[in-house]
Amino acid sequence: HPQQQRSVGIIGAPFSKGQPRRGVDRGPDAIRAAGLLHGLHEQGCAVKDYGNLTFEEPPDDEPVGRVKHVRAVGSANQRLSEAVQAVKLDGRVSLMLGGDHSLAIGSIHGHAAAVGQLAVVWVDAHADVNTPLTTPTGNIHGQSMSFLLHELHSKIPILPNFSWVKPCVSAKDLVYIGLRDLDPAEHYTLKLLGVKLFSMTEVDRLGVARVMEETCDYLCAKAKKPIHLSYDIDAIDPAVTPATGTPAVGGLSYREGLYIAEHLCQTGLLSGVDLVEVNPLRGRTKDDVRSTVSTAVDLLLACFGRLREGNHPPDYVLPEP
Ligand code: EXY
Ligand code: MN
Ligand code: MN
Ligand code: MN
Repeated sequence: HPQQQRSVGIIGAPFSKGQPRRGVDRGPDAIRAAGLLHGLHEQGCAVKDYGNLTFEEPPDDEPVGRVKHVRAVGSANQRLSEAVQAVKLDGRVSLMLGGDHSLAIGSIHGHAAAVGQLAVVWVDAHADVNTPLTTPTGNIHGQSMSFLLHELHSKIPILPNFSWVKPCVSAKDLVYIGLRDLDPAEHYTLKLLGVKLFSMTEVDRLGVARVMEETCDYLCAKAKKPIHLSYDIDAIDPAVTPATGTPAVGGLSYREGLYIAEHLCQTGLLSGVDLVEVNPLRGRTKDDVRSTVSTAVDLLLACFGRLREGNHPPDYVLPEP
């Protein structure tokens, strides 16, 4: 579907309490200011911006065990889940601009609540699959997938403001791309559940084109489920996208990152997208921030139809002299 009209619903989620660094809540506005909406319009997308969500600050949000800001993260994600459901009921591809990666909990939950079973492609340096009992840091952005996987349900303790979260993703419907910084418990979990993953080692061995072919063959083997792409900007090498909270050396190149987005777009199955962890207060220079934010915009334009070979409107006709 190379030139199909794509309908996009943008939700800004300026939320940072899934991790300790300030600034990641400025991601949505920075990405808009870099021209996301203009770019989407120009390539023929029908765009509706639902604006930024606002979040409550629950009082006495003390750690539960090791886990920090549990109540704030729980209620923010409940709100986000409802917003994503509304976008999907409007018939649009949902695009959630983070904010930190704990927001994938609400984004994926809401997407699945609206459309049913999903295939999830998680592009990240990290697996974000610590449970509240294995987390070495207490940061929920490193735990998001553990709340969503059916197979981990029995490992998740009861937490305040999390009772609405129901697991909605099967291990066989999840693919990771770009991994290079996992905790031992996360690595154990992925092997135990047999989760399909393409770490940077596989990207090096196979090349990104084969990684994407195998990703889509694997996810579409039985049925063509709607795809949820959760794109953490730290998947890209910090030489390109340094303005992020947990940079990890040895990441995807700009071109590999774009190829992933282009390929998923061409499946025609992209139904929900997250772009998270852009932090305009990180990075050493203005150019660090510019490069990070403009890469985020380029990845998103590719998700919604932009091709490096060029594009043209479906009704284009050459002018006659
Ligand atoms: N695995 C570490 C943790 O659980 O705290 C680091 C997680 C970083 C998560 C980043 C956003 O993807
Ligand atoms: Mn223009
Ligand atoms: Mn992440
Ligand atoms: Mn990450």
